[in-house]
Amino acid sequence: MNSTTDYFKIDDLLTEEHKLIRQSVRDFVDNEIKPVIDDAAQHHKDIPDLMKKLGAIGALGPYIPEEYGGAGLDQMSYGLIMQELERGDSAVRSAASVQSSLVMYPIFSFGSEEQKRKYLPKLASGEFVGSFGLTEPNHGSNPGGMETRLTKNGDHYVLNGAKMWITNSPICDIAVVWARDEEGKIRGVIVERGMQGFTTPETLNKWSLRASKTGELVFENVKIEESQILPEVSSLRGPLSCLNSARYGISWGVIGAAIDCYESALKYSLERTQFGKPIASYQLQQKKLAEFITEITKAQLLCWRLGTLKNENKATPEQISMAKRNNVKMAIDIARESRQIIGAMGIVGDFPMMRHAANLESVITYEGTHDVHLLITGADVTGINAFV
Ligand code: TGC
Ligand code: FAD
Repeated sequence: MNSTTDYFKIDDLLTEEHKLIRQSVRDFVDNEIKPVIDDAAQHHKDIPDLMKKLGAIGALGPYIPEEYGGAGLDQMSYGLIMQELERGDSAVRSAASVQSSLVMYPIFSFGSEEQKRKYLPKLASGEFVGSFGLTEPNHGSNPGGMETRLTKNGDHYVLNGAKMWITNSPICDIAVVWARDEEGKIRGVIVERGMQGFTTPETLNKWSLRASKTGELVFENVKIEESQILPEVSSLRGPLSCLNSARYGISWGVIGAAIDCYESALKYSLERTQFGKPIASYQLQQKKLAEFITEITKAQLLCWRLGTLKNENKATPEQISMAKRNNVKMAIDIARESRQIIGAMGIVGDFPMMRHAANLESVITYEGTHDVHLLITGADVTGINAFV
């Protein structure tokens, strides 16, 4: 019997440091997340001190240089950290990927030295929680249509508009917000909680990512100083570059969710007897399990290669789109099918499949929907952009 989830010995392609990092995050998830995640998701509760705990294990901004509070790790390490966190729950990976790729990354890449020194160490430790505002009520897949406006008013600017479906908005200390200025350029603005006219109403009654807070960012004549604007970017390339990094992390993360479902289903199918034999002995169940490990293995190889390209700074946005789309679909299919393997037990919180499946409904929508990523690949292979 070969029940490993490293079926093609991809571990041989990792360094000892990668494996140590992965193990330490796996231990964190086993000790700190798995015991509380079902309760948090069932009751729509926070995981206590999650951000500070993620900061303590180096999961916030792992690839940000140490001088700014990050861990200075490579992209493969970032991917492995995301994989282990999502083995626990997509909400935990979401918390780490928003903070790392959507808040720390733009401040590091497009911020002034003063902005980097002011915010990055506190974001890395989890003392500050960040959120990222791109999506609006009228503009989801097409962020270029954004209506949020940054207008000049004497020696400062004024921000007006609203962002919707924003991870961690209700608990954020700062938000990196994308708005159009009077010249039509897209600017990144760091908004701090407490600024007059800035509110963050929570979005309630979610069936997905219930251990994560989601909400709006609302700006009513919020006064913005020049020092709050990211100086180094002024087009959609800014937010979309952040998405490249987050989508890369998601490609790895969802492998963790799929592995959690596969391992739970395999164990149950060997223990559960019907018609006098373990259900694992029936061909229909073996087909499911064999396909799960095949798809997980293909996704791991895709991510390993993408991680290598990322480390060499050669990964294209289109390659990242392909990996995000393929791997999220792989994971959601495994979550749904593995739920069936365990029968009625699959609908209660003792097993993780239904929680992962519900979470993955968000993951297949956010960071570019399944169809948007298909069209990005379509445009790349045909040279014809279906969005215009
Ligand atoms: P387009 O005209 O193609 O490009 C505009 C400018 O952006 C540049 N660009 C990119 N740059 C870096 N990375 C990419 N992936 C890029 N894609 C395009 C492009 O070169 C151009 O630059 P410049 O300097 O010439 O101006 O843009 P478009 O308006 O046609 O839109 C293209 C499209 C549809 C692919 C894009 O807008 C898209 O990806 N839409 C999906 C929206 C999305 O993913 N939103 C995510 C919101 S954040 C989120 O969901 C967080 S969930 C987090 C969690 O909880 O984990
Ligand atoms: P729409 O863009 O309205 O799309 C609806 C449907 O139309 C989709 O199936 C889509 O694929 C399809 N469609 C759209 N355009 C085309 C086209 N040209 N051709 C074919 N089909 C098309 N956003 C943030 O900015 N920050 C966050 O932190 C954040 N966190 C999120 C957390 C959660 C839990 C969720 C669910 C979403 C979050 N989002 C966040 C928003 C997310 O990025 C958007 O939901 C996503 O980009 C899709 O936008 P939309 O929901 O408006 O759908």
